[in-house]
Amino acid sequence: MSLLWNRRSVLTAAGFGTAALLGVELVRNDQWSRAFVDTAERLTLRTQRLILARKPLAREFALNDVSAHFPVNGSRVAPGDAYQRLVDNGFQDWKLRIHGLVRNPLALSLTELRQLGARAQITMHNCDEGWNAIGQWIGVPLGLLLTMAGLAPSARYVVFHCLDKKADDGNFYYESIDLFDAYHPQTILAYDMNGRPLPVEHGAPLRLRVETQIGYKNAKFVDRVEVVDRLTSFGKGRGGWWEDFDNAVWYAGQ
Ligand SMILES: Nc1nc2c(c(=O)[nH]1)N[C@H]1C(S)=C(S)[C@@H](COP(=O)(O)O)O[C@H]1N2
Ligand SMILES: [Mo]
Repeated sequence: MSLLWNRRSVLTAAGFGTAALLGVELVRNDQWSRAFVDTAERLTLRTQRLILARKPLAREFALNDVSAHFPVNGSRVAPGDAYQRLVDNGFQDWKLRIHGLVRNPLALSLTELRQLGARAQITMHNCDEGWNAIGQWIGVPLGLLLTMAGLAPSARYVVFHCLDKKADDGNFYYESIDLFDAYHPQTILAYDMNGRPLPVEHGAPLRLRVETQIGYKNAKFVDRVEVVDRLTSFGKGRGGWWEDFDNAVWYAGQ
């Protein structure tokens, strides 16, 4: 909205400026300047719509569409005593960290995360292994957290470091998205699923829901969020565990 107004006032000023140069006496209701401003406004609106057209929302469903059975895929738990201890005391000792190319690194408990602005959405998860399921998610918009942390100018990607070490190669699961997906309104770090705290097998304490991407981008067991300028320093440098392990594509947009 402020962008629209700023542009409109700039364009209005430009309109008046040009008219003044021509030596035309102008009042606010002058027909010529009105037409100029109206054209500028239509152009601005069209530009806005064009931008928005490239950023559609993923389809959202109704409560009675929620799948009775939502499959569990990949890690069913983060192996090890340390994770079990977190589960045992309801993640009270755990904090989500946001660090890297940010001005104010953050460490927030689940209680603190729940006090921030929340988004609820009922969406379809699509796994490339050939199944899908609809679930309801509630969480904090990632964009809100990134704004709180304040991005450095060199920030380009967001990396999600997870608590589960994969038996296949001994590496921790991780994933990454660019800032476009990170600021998408449906990109949230979810702490509730289907009206209950996120179950362990679906990634407690926190999982990424990035509805513009398919299954494996939706990192479970998220422990910290790192803002970076390149992805080459993690794993094999392909931007995610599946990307490294099995040459999955990094941009898995749908
Ligand atoms: N940390 C972590 N996140 C993960 C995985 C995983 O093994 N570990 N598997 C991915 C894959 S392939 C899919 S399809 C979804 C499955 O999420 P669900 O178990 O909630 O269905 O999680 C994704 N996120
Ligand atoms: Mo998947």
